Amino acid sequence: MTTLLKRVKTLPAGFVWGGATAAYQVEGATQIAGKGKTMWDDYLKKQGRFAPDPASDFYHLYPEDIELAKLYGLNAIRLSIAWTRIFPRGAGKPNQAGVAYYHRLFKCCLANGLTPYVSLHHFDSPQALFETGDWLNRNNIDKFVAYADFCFKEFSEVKNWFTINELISLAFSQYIQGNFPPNHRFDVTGAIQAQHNELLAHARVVNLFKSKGYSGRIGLIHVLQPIYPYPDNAANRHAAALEDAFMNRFLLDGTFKGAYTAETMALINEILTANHAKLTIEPGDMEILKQAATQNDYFGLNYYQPTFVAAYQGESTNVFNGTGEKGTSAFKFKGVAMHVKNPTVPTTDWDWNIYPKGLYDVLKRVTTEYPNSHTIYITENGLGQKEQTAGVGQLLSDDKRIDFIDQHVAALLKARTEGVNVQGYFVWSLQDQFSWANGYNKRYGLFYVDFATQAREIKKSALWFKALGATLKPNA
Ligand code: BGP
Repeated sequence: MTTLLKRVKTLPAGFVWGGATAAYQVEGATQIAGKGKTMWDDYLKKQGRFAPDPASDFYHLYPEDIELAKLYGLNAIRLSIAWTRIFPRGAGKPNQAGVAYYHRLFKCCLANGLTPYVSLHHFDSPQALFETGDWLNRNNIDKFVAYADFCFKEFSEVKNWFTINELISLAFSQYIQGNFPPNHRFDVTGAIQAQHNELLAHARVVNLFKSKGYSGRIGLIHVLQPIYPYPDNAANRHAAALEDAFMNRFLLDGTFKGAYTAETMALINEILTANHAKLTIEPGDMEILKQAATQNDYFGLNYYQPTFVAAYQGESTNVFNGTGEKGTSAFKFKGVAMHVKNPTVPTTDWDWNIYPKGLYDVLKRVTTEYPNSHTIYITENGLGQKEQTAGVGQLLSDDKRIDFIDQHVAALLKARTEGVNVQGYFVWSLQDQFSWANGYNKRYGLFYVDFATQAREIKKSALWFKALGATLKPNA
């Protein structure tokens, strides 16, 4: 078994070694047990490319998936609660069938030695609230706070909470890239306002969690994507700073400083001016952010890839690679930057750069610039690729994935030896699942899912995960 291990040979004592999922991507069962619609249901139906059911049918098969996770050496799992299983229309009376489901699920995790790390929102806003403006409508923040409060009270068996997953991905995909509903393209006002409002929602929930004295830990999850100028020159460095402000820095400032610094706002304002856009901050907002900034117990950091950019002043255009045909993506953002290919960096079929040093760089950056983030977990990292069944009882060889994860875990351990307080790693993803804008052929799992039969198959990366998990000392 240990011959599987290449760079990383052991994990530090007490390390959290987990697999990640998200409700809408694994559960399926979107129409049963009183569940309400999310913003995806009608949209996906209308679009007709792929359906959210049965996904990996985790709603029914979770005992099997959790058993596999345990067998293959995991000690933690990332899950999210589907808001619309609890409150079908986002607010009102709780749906007891949904509540009971999550109690069963958490119980099963705990019984199998998997600590649940639970997000309240993972891209799946209730349709009823989406129709009123989603995060752009501040009344929906009140509804999120009420839903969070309900969950904290009800699910006291959960001790590790995240408010919102990847605030930027949601805002960017909804309002810039246009590949998440409501599919706006380069609506810069929408994107920056959604970021601010999501932060506000997060901060209000953290403040409530602490003021009510709920037990456990709370934080949020940002995906960080280092932006490197390419080639490195003054104009491209400025473009990188602009895109970094929009993708990373605005949210990091708001989360851990409780303020958007003057330098950050100068960059953001340059982008807003170039795009005739505006950000509205209401009286009292910054006090809420400030209060929350020192109360996060930990920080969930998702990392997939960096972006290489050059300066760009032309009109905005975007071609999204949602099919895995290498070299089909293009992105140019007026007054910000254009994405360029760095020929020294390999890419996936979805044009994602494979660059483990980027993880090291963001870990160092966060620790240096945002000391309030203090304890970090890598809450997602992984490789999406097309894969085919190896046949019943055969091992699916995903050596590229092993190499990818191995290199990234090595990068995080290097940062750790240099003082970065990173305490865990969750691979995206536990099993193959539904990918929002790519459907079912972009697979990330340690376990292969045959979406027609729902059979699970073991991938070699699961064996690698197990071998490394076995180096963990049992919890004292
Ligand atoms: C993150 C999301 C996940 C997951 C992952 C892979 O942004 O939190 O939900 O989907 O990215 O992305 P994709 O499925 O687009 O390849």
